Amino acid sequence: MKIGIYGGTFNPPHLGHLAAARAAMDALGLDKLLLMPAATPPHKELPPGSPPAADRLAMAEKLADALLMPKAVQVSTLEMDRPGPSYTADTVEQLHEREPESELWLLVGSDMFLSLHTWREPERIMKYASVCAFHRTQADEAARFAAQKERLERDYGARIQLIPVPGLVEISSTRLRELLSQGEGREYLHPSVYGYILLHGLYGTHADLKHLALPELRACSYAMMKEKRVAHVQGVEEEAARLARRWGADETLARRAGVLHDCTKYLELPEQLALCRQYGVELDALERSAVKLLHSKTGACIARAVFGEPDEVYWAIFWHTTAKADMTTLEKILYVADYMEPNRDFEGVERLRALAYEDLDRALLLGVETTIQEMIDRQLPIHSNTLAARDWLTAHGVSVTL
Ligand code: DGI
Ligand code: FE
Ligand code: FE
Repeated sequence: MKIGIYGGTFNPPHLGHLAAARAAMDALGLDKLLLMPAATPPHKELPPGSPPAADRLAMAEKLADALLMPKAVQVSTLEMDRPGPSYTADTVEQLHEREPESELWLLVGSDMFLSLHTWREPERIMKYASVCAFHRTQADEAARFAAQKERLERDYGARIQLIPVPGLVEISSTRLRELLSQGEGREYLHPSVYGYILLHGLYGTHADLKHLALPELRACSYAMMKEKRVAHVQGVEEEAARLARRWGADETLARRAGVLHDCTKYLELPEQLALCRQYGVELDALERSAVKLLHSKTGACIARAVFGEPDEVYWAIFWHTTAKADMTTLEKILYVADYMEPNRDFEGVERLRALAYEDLDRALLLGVETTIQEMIDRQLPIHSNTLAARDWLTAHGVSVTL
């Protein structure tokens, strides 16, 4: 097994790290990549204003998740858990002892690579690990890299592979932290990492969560979910915006509802119940036991309480899972957009997509009927609001056949 080790302070992890990690996975054909946030680097203290280890760890987790290879890419706390200063030589030896059959690859950026001979016990590092160095595609760096490669091979018998990373993001962490404290720097960060920084007010960001512009709102929402759900949420936002234009609803509110609609999807039942209690949402017996029915309610509460969204957005999110009798246009739009956004794929989705732009009520009813049929097929209890939505629509002359 080929294992990559990508260490660093990840203070914060940025798009340069992401590009490098992706390039190493591909170029080396790694089976596994360990992102390894350093406890405190041996050669320097973390700069003032750096977040605690727990936050750097959480951001590294976001970066790992961003690669969308959950089995292969993991965050390792090996160095963070080790008391005192952490040395790479110890790390690679420890990993080697754990898995003697595996081939270890230490991934390093330019500065690290060019100073590798000055690290503690370079011979021990290169005894246990091969070295993969990322370089930008400019010529001057290529020459210095080649010289360093030769030197390390000669002095330590190192195995070295240089990989060019096209479009490697040129940003120092120092500069990025400075930008963040001035309310800038978004373009250097993966959205979910940026959102984590905003939500926790790291690096002096002080964002006013109740008045976020759309890019910041998206970042915060994505930070609350797994990367694999982000495409769906983006799809819902765009579809809701299109439907709002078609049906004369407020496009901005439709977008914001789309962005936030599944923001609590990853909370477990106890957390969902605690939020409902905190915000005074009354639940029936089915809701108390079916976690899938709660994220719409808790998502609405977070949208209002944390992000300052207005009632229209609150209610659109609140009803997006079951629907209900007598819905507003925005509520219908979010429900239908959630059902047929471009990433959805089920039998009949094309018909629903077409109908959504011809007759919103019939599209809504088709969605509700599809859910009812699915609940019957899966022998799950149908929520009373789902039934109420159907009954209200049919009582008002709306009809579809499945
Ligand atoms: O959050 P999404 O996956 O994007 O979609 P959603 O909010 O519509 O949630 C879908 C889930 O909700 C799906 O697993 C089924 C569940 N659900 C929707 N209506 C009902 C329901 N579950 C029960 N038991 N009864 C319902 O009426
Ligand atoms: Fe949902
Ligand atoms: Fe959804």
